[in-house]
Amino acid sequence: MIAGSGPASESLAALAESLAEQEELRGEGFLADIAAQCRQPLRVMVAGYVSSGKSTLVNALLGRELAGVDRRETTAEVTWYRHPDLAGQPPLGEGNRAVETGFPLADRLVLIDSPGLNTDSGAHRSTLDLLSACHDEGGTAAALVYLVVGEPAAGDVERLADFIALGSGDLGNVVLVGGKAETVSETAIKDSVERRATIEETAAKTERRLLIRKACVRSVAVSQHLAMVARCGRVRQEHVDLVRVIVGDPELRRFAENGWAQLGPVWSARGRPAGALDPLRALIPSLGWLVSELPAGGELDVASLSACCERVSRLSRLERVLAELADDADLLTVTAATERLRRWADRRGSERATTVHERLDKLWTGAEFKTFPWRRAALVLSTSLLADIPVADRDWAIALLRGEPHDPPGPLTAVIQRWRRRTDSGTRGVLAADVARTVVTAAVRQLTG
Ligand SMILES: Nc1nc2c(ncn2[C@@H]2O[C@H](COP(=O)(O)OP(=O)(O)OP(=O)(O)O)[C@@H](O)[C@H]2O)c(=O)[nH]1
Ligand SMILES: [Mg+2]
Repeated sequence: MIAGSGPASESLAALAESLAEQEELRGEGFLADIAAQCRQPLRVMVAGYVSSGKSTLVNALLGRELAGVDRRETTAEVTWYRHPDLAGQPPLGEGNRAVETGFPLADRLVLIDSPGLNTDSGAHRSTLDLLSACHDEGGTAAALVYLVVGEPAAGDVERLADFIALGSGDLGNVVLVGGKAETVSETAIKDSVERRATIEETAAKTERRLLIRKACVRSVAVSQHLAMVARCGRVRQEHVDLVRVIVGDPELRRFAENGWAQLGPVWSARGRPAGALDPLRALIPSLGWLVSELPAGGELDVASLSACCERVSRLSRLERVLAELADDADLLTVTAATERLRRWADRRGSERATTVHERLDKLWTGAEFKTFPWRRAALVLSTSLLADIPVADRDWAIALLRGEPHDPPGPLTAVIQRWRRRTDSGTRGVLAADVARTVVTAAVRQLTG
């Protein structure tokens, strides 16, 4: 059986069940879902605009092509991919469906694909319900993977703000994914080092823009299509043969590094039929990035071409971030589910709301909630909020807040002094100052034993 989110979530599940025993609330599907959420792995929703590549990313994470992908608008229902042991859970609301399947992170995450936020079909309402917990049947995600291609739009920031409000402020549980990364400036950037730096920079720039708008996120640039190619076994011998021809001819290779448009004429000038490239073009929409990353020399085969797609895709970096969030599943799940329960109670009149709020307030004073302020600060420290802090100071603070032994980067009193200088909210904002204060408190406690 799959493990639940943790002891605090278990307490909340028990509270939801005890509420459901009251005469007037018996059989409430909403309360059953709160309890189920608390006993499931972390619910992670993938959201973004139509065709931003959400389902492709989901397939890559699943390692199977279960989600429909198309150039045209495709996903019409919020789709929950979850471990087969979670079959038989309370029914999901309208506009939602569940697919039970094993995947590498299935024992740590429930992965939720969603209709694009800017669709005209109305299907995005189910996505919005999940993002803002504003509907009894909507469910709630406890972490969000938000896909953008290029710069985020003004609407993106608002959606993120809705979701962040669910955690009563920043929790560090939003991952901004700069998707279709291999398409970034393909023809403009020739050198692979420069290409890589530019993609990182694009994602970081997006992250900083969001931070200015008060959304504190962490960002990862990913080529989800190449990840899907690698993980779903799409590479065939015919692709390998074509790549071999290209990289074996210095001139073809040079033009291929600048993308399909430049390769085509040189290919034809060699007397080769243009259509011969079609299978490879279908497999790898942006050729340049991949070719420039192929190892020079060495035998190329299906396994090594797939491995190259996997490396270039950077999906493993996103998975590392998701696994880190899953380490904090207890905090993230119980925070999202508590806020959802509060909103639900508010919709049921002031008398019920008062009782539910009181019970929740009492629950949150329990021993199983004690480490949360520190874990929360550690999560926020993993985002861009305090990006100017030297990495050694930050890594040490994160380990300290998580209760993991880690040598301080220098004498402890000097490190504390550096953090103390950051507790002034004037320069970097209230949240950054709060986090710095939490670090100082934890460090002083360590110093004084
Ligand atoms: N070049 C490139 N194209 C991609 C990538 N990921 C997805 N695509 C293409 O983008 C189009 C849309 O992909 P989907 O995964 O269906 O996008 P979606 O966000 O799920 O779309 P909806 O479900 O309609 O909202 C398809 O043609 C994909 O092949 C990528 O990493 N690189
Ligand atoms: Mg889709």
